[in-house]
Amino acid sequence: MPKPHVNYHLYLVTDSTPAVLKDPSRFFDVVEQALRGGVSLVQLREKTADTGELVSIAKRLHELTKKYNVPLLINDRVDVALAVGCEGVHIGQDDMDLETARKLLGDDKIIGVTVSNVEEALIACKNGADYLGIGTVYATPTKTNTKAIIGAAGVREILAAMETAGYYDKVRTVCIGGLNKYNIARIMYQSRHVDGKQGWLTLNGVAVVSAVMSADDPEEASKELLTLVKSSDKFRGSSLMGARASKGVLEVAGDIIKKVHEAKPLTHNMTNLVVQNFAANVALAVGGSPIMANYGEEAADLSKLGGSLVVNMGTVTPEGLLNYYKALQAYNVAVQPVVFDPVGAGATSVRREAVRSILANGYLDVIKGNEGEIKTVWGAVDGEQQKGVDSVDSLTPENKLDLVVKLARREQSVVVMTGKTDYVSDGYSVVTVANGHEYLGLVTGTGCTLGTAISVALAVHHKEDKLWAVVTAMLHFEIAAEIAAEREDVKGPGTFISAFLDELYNIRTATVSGDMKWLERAK
Ligand code: TPS
Repeated sequence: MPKPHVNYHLYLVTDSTPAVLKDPSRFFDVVEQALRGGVSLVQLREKTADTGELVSIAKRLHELTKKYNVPLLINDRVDVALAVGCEGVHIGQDDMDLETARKLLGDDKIIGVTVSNVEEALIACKNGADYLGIGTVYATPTKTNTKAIIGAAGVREILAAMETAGYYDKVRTVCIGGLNKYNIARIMYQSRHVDGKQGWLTLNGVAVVSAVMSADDPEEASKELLTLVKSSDKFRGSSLMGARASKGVLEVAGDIIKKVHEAKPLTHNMTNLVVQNFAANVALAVGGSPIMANYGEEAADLSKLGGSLVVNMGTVTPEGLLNYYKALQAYNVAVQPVVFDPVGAGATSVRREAVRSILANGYLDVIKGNEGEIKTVWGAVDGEQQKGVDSVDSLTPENKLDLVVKLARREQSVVVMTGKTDYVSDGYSVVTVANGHEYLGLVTGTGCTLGTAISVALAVHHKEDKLWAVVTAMLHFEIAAEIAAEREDVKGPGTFISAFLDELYNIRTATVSGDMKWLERAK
């Protein structure tokens, strides 16, 4: 008999303890709902049941999974899998060894192994595992005896080692541990390894316990998680390197501005009270359609309109954070871009914590901040790669460059560090932009509105090239400021504001009619 075909997209690992499943009598009902919602693989994981009881649960569960054409694996217990005749087992590092399990089960059964580091992964691959359960990714109350919280960086390392050793094509991978609707898109995207010979190395799916077993509506929850796993495939379309090699930003900036002019993309701003009006005006001047909406429930509808989201935590509140999470998730599901502006990130412990939770709750296409803010974002992730940020007040140009590249790689985002010279990186290329004028620093909210301008360009060009969309918006913005400041009618910050809006608009209309002289100022 050949091995059953396994789809690893959404892997349900069961748990009927009351801490996870509030009403244990609903066990089979919950699994059936999950199957209806699209779970593609099930593992029975019962740590406390006696053998007889376990066999009878497994038999009943197998009847159920067969109905949905989904394989059933048993955690740890090869004897139970044999008794039931289900499709295989999942074994941990402290369970029966893989070779023995394989001998007992035969080659046509599926065997998966929990691994948390490169060494365990390579041994499992060598000994013939069909798939690896890589984790624990994030801390989770469902498994407290966990050896290591490995984060996206740990997953990436394992994928890279598998490729080098020639196992990447042969052994499937899922990750597990603390995964939920807020972080699945992020982990699928960030755990990609990018230096491999094959380009992107990606996970085949995710495994979850509580995100489905504890859900009020397991069917709906499963559907949502599956959409997130699948939509993360689409992130691959936005190749960071692809088209750029052949064309410089100066060659594509005009096209991007024209595309904005034609599409008038939505920019959904969740921003602070101080800049709402100004940001909306900047969005209009560059050719976008602004909506200033801080209520997260609206994001699901707005995210379907082909625009982008700006999360600006200038006036962060507990309620505001929950709104950010909802909006982030909606835009991640829709695979529409998100710009994060961690305003004042390092100023208070509340803001540092907000940065950490926003990073953990979704994928951010662009992270834009000044030096201090970017340093805080770098230091905000627990468990992985905290070191490396110099504690000195001001970084040297080399250190700035190094930091934007490292952060861009870690987050798989475009990182913008603003300053007299701005540093922008997607983790591969670094671009500096040194336009602008000091008046920008004398007017409230110009930093925040740059985020809005970036979001507009990103909305029309994120699938082709995020970095060039970002740099185009920065050049448009900063050169408009330069031209405005030089005007004779501009006497100071007040007159500058209106001239700046005019010049943002003038650059757009000139570009649309084919006049690109303004771009000669780019430096
Ligand atoms: C495929 N494991 C690692 S973390 C965790 C478990 C059960 C708890 C996740 O709970 N990989 C596979 N199966 C396994 N049993 C393990 C790893 C071990 P939650 O999703 O609630 O955070």
